Amino acid sequence: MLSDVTTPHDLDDRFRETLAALGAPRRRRDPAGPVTDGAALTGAQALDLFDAQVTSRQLDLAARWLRSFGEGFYTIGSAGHESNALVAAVLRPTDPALLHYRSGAFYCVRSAQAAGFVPGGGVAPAGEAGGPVAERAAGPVAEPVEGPVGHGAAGPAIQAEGADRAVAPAGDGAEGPAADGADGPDGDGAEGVAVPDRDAAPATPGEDAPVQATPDGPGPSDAGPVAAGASDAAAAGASDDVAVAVQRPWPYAEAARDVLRGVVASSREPIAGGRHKVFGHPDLAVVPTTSTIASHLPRAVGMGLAIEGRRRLETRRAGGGVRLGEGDLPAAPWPPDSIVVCSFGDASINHASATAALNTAGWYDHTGLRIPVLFVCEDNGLGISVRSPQGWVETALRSRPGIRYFAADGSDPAQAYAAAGEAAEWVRRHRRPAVLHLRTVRLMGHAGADAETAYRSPAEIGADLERDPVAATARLLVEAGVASGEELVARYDDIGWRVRQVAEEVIGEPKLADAAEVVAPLAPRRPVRVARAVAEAGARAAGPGAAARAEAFGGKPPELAGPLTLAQSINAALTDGMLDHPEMAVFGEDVAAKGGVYGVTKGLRDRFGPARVFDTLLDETSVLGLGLGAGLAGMLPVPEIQYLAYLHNAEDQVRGEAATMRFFSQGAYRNPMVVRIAGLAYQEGFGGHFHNDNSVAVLRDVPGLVIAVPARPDDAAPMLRTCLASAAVDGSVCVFLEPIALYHTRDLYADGDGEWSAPYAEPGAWASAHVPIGRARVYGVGSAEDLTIITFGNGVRLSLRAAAALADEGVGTRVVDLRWLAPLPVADIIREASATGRVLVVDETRRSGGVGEGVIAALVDAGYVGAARRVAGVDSFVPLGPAARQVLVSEDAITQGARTLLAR
Ligand SMILES: Cc1ncc(C[n+]2csc(CCOP(=O)(O)OP(=O)(O)O)c2C)c(N)n1
Repeated sequence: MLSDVTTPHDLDDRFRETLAALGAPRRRRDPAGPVTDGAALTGAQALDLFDAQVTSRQLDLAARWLRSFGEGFYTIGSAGHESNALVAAVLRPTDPALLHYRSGAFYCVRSAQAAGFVPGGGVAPAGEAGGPVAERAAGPVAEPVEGPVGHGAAGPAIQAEGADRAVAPAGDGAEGPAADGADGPDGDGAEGVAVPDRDAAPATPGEDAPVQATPDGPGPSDAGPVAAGASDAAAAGASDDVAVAVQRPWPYAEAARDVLRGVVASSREPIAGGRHKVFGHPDLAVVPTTSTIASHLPRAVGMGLAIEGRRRLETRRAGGGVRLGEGDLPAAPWPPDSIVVCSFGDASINHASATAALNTAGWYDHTGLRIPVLFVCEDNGLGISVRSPQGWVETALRSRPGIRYFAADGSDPAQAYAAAGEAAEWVRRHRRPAVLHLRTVRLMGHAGADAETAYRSPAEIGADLERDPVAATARLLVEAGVASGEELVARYDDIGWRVRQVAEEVIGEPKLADAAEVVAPLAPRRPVRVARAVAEAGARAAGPGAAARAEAFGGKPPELAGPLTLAQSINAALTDGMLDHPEMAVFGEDVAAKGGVYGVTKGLRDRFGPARVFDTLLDETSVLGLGLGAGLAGMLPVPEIQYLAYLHNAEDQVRGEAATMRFFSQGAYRNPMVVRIAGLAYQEGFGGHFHNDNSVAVLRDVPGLVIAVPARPDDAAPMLRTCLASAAVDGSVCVFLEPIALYHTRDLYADGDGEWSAPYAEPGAWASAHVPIGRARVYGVGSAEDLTIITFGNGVRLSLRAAAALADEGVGTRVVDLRWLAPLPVADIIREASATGRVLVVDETRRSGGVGEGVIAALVDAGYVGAARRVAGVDSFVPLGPAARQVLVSEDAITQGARTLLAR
């Protein structure tokens, strides 16, 4: 019944019927030959890829089965998209891949390939081309699977318990939350099913495994593969102890286990360790992607640019063309002739991140720079319930400048294999971007909770079933004389049984047990190693690197240049960073030729060349994406966002992509990055809100993110060195927020006093001048006994001036410069607050959501019992001209706040 086609049970029944109806081939042919005349795909390859597709299908069914009794937590499946197995088959297992969430079949093939299994060719010996790329063992050769057949016996270890514990949360998709599946809860629409007895020993084949039950008692349900597989055997009149499986290797066993561990949130899952259900594995060059559709595409472009950039760099260096600061690079994670593959759905091509990525790849191609990225758009015609307009996807993808278009039909495996092969080969040979428009269908709805009959007609759903890619491969195999329908059903059942066995095994695996375990991989910090790295950089700069350093600074190192401004200090520290980190690159809008809109990056391109210091196109999402990809490729990217206000339209690349990578990969992948952002207010005579944006709320709650705000030149350089070292050592994602208004400030109290400029530390002093992450700086004014002002950025200068005025009134103040907004220097805050018992928080960001809230909360949490007040920016955007003063913190407001506090 078409009204039921969204259920696993119905899909399973239909598939089985379709295969059975294929009958026997007219004549048997050699599987080593092409599947059709002239096809690149052989029968043996098609058979192995069929197994991968079936494994993926069975994983979908198993995921819904697990969900039906509350042991599975993710039901977005790959059903209908299994033609992506063909894409994996034309790639190398070392080609980095960022995958769509419907990539079960791709992942199976990639996993087997990495273990040395060549579809159609068996297992390649280790070390040979096509041999294993990792320790990952080839899938175990399966034991013969024997056991009782029929619903009652072959079912999974699901105990039909009493009604008191038998009902899992029911949801028919109509009453439950309208989950999009990616983010929300997803029931499978089952009417209520039995929960397993977790204490019961798992049934082993041959034992009397309890059967899945509906609340009405044991019997068939939407349950999935094993029950269904068994039903077929039963229908065939099989009796007890009849072997239901073919004895043969199953190269997709490891992949199946990985996926199912993800589904049950097992802490043994190989990439996210139970933190999310993602496709990823460091040994398979599969980089995890998030649920935010298309957000991985800017990163993919960055990876492509970095791979090609490294390749060119190494070619040039091999020819003797070494530039200043170009030492040995860390080992590249991927071979130099790799291509990057990234896949996504058809609705996702409309997303700003996707258009950004496709545009950026095309833009670079237009400039002559090579970006070897294969974009794969898996087009099932739907984004949850919204249809892609007829012809839109092809029109949109064909019309991308600089992106070569290839088309493949997933329901025609021979054609799809050939087209995918052509596309991958084209990208590899030309090192240029291409898109493969892979037509797919979507079976079983968007996710488990999605009742697609609410928005799709039975005819439409039925048409998709006709184009089932796995059935299409089966048809091809029978037509090619490689297998009969019956044999393929047997393979399907055999794999279903094995998948279900694995599912049962992973149910009992441990979950993440406490908060410490959850956050362990998020952003580990090793401050001693970071300090050592800074000291070593200093030693190198003073010793073996001295000549290069002298050359870079034109014979006049910055420590001999007299007092520097904030901008000059950052420029010098960037130069020193580029000298010490050959893998470092500085890029952004206007950073190279112009040297930045405030001159902070002036001269860097002349010193280090356009390969390492370059202007990007005007798109912050892409600027950050380039950084994310470069970091993953072993570089140390230092992208610049021209103004804080413009971070906001690209913020997800920091929050959703950069900051989550370690978390969702348990540190297997990291994106070391120091994002320089010019920001905060008080620019005299320039701006309005967008050039004086004073909100950092969007950054402060990003877990693991480091936020540095240097106020003074003599802090800026050491803090930048710390960020670079922390990114290199710990893979930290750092935001280095530079107060624009202080860039060129020289004076503090009076014109010409030069108190806001400072000398640059010579390399021998870098170790002693080191500023660890999360350590504040304290200035004592007068007795420093009466009042503690806690502040940062422009607030430091304002507060020091206010403190001087207060000192004239006999008030002794200590001014604490936080320097780090994340992690906050909590120990310093508490110590300095307790020293006076009167705290004034001077916060140039806004009263609501501003930094001051965090400082006050830290004091409360620590049990601080003294007095506290806050002076903060007004909850407003910053207006143009003198009106800005109406909403920003002033010196007057600080002294007033202090007096009020002291009067208590
Ligand atoms: C940026 C973003 N917006 C919304 C969602 C919610 N969502 C999850 S999947 C999806 C539809 C994606 O459709 P498509 O790209 O065609 O992929 P398909 O699921 O059809 O394979 C939506 C809207 C999301 N995950 N990310």
